[in-house]
Amino acid sequence: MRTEDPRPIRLKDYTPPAFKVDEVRLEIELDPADTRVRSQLKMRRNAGTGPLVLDGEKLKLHEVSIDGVKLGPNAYQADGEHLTILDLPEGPFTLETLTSCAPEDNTALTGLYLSSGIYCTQCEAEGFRRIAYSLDRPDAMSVFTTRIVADAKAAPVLLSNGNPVAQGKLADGRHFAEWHDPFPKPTYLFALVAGDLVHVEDKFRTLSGREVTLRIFVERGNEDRCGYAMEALKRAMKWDEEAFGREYDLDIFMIVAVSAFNMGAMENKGLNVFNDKYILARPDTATDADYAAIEAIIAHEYFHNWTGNRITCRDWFQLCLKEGLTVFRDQEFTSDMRSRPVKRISDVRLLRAHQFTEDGGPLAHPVRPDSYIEINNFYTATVYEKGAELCRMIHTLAGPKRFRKGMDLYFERHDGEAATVENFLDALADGAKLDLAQFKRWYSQSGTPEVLASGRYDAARKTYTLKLSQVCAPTPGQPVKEPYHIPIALGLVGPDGRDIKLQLDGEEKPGATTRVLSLTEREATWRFRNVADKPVPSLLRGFTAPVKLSTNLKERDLVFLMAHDSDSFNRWEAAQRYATGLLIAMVDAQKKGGAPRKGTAFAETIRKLLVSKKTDPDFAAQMIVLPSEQTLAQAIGKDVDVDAIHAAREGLRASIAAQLKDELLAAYHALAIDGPYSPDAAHAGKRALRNACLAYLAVGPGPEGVELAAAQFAQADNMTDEIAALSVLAHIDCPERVAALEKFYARWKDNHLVMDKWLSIQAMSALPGTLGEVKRLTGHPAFTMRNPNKVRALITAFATMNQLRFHSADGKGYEFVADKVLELDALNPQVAARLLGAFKSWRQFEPKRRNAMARQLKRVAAGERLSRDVYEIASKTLG
Ligand code: B3K
Ligand code: ZN
Repeated sequence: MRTEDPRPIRLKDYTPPAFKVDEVRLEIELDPADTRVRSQLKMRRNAGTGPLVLDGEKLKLHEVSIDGVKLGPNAYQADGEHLTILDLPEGPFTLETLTSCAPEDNTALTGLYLSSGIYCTQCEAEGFRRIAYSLDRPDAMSVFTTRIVADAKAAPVLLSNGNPVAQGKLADGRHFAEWHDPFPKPTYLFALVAGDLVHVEDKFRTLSGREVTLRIFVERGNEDRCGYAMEALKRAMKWDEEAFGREYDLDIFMIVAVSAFNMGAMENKGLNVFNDKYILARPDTATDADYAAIEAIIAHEYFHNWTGNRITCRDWFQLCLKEGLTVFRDQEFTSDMRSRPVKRISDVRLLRAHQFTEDGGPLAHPVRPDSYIEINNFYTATVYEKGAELCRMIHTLAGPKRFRKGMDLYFERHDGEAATVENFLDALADGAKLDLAQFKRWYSQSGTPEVLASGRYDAARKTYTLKLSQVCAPTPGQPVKEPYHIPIALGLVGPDGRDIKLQLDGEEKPGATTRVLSLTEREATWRFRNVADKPVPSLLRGFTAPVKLSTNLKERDLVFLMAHDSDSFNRWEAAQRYATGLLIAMVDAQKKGGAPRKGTAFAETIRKLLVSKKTDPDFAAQMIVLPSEQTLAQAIGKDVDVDAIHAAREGLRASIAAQLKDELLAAYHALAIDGPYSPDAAHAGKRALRNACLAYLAVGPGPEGVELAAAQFAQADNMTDEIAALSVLAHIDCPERVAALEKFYARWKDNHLVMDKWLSIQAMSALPGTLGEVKRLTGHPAFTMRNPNKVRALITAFATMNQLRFHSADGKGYEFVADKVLELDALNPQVAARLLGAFKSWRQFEPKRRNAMARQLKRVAAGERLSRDVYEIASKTLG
């Protein structure tokens, strides 16, 4: 138990900073145990009359002076969190502090730390205060000059934000470099990297003809794995010019890859720091999914240069202003680079798996939260993914051209500022000529709205009447919701499988085949005229709003849409709905002892996709994979029995595999790619479909599936196929499994990123001994609690991707993960709190598991010296 409950920070308490810091000058002398930081802040009063309170944590304070005059010990107060100075000059002044910190002891990986001998920083959200006393808040923007001093052998490369302005040798084998960043920025965008790094270099010529140097820094030996990241960066730079008119603004853009990092990457001005998992790629070590993630994250961080850095956030409540918008931008980029429907499908999968679960549970919060205890807990699926959906809805309502006008106005009005969600919505409303007054509720109301649709065809009048209504269930602190403004794209599909041209009551002639309706009331009705035959409605095409849709569509309508919908997203959606309905019926039947269903209609859809020459393989791969066990649990919603779900899903997979054995085999062979590996979407799509076939074949009758997987594992010339085969084998108790896991280890034990895959595959295995294996692996040399990637690869993978074994009825999975949360909290609270998120949907499980989860949550909440991070998640999850 914590000795005192931390107090929440609230949006309504926001006040502007009392002081402005125009310039920051840092002199940082690096040393693992005692890094000295001399910080000069050129400041002046901004508002109010109170004392100067600077943020600082885990700092040793040596000296404080104002305008060059050292302050005596009574002139300031320093506690563990702040430095307070009472007497200050009237006009502008320079405050200088000398402090030290110890990067080698920094296991939390926030502030300045060492990652495999490389100094690096992570300042968002509040890490800068562990480097120097500062106004560590996003609305305090300053021009930074940074001088780094270090041992020239240990750290030949010294980097910070902006442009390099000086460098040279010093006595005792030391050297220095000085960087100047002309763009005012908040402390959270500060970065420093130093170490024995090598780089690859390229150039990019901007729209206006400026040449920018691009550099990617990596540990020695990894130079051959940066090419894809560099190409992706250039594509992103070009795309942002074309799609949003945004150009890069410094002479140099740098990326550094480090192996110990709390998240994916960080958009520090001119010096992005990346988890090396999202930079390093070579066909034999990285999968297609890795390549796609690299492209997306490189783009995301680069796009932040405008949405996040040039226009930053006034306070952390506005986080979605940069994150939701930047996710929307990176999603659009990927859609333009790859398959748009497949991107939409995978984004919606992610949204439902993470955000809908969050929104339906004890941690639900608005896209713009009202309060937080630890801001690092609010880098959530709601802020990011739902935040992106809100931008997408504005885009849908405005259409691309008007949306662009709105964005142009936003950049024009707020460049160089720390802005708010209101600023964004006003600019979009003015620029795109939209009324967003009601739409704004999406930012303040939590929970996933449910839309109920019912349609009626009148054969005599040739009309189709569609009634839509909306409700949103209560969420923590929000018992009642006002209606949302929900854009719903729809089409009506005629009996011949073609879209009908839509003509609403009051319209003179029929128009487009897909229309966007705005549902703004609790209930509304639309009537379409001149509908010759009874149509099947295709609703929420492209998933135009983050809602749960219920319809009165019958199984046969879903089968029809699965085959005919011109909207690819909705074809996939119909297939998923159909399969979900089938699987839930199977779960129920199991309980009642009824006969399992064979899923003939679904198998028939798969058959057609497999033999069709027309369907994009990547899309077909999405279509043929059954909804995940987590998705089914969510659809069932209460008293979830994970064993029954697993049995039903495996039963259906086996049945489909038996019905389609020949087609699956034929497709498997036909989809083989001749020639060298390429990570492009076309090749990746073929591999995705081929490996989806392999996964079916492995659960089908006869030994061929396992033999094929073992052969593919032995012969693969790329990591995608190698890992796909290994994952298939990992679920099957057979000698091939043991041999493959051993061989994989022997082949890749020196590659830490590939070892993460080896850990994950074992953690996700459906075999009954998995928890024992995971426990054993925590003692393996390939694992350490000090590296977040390892924790995520083994423990988070077990807790979030292995529903069957994490939720085993004896509660041992919960106990193990709770132990690890407590152990980790002492080292790295951010990663510990994230891991605890695995318990967030505890209320949806059957009583035995629910109680076992609650017991572990209480045990964590009662932990001694709990961090704010874990305390907040534990206490809110328990509710
Ligand atoms: N802005 C960072 C995330 C920082 C997380 C701090 N706990 C990466 C990103 O979203 O681009
Ligand atoms: Zn971001």
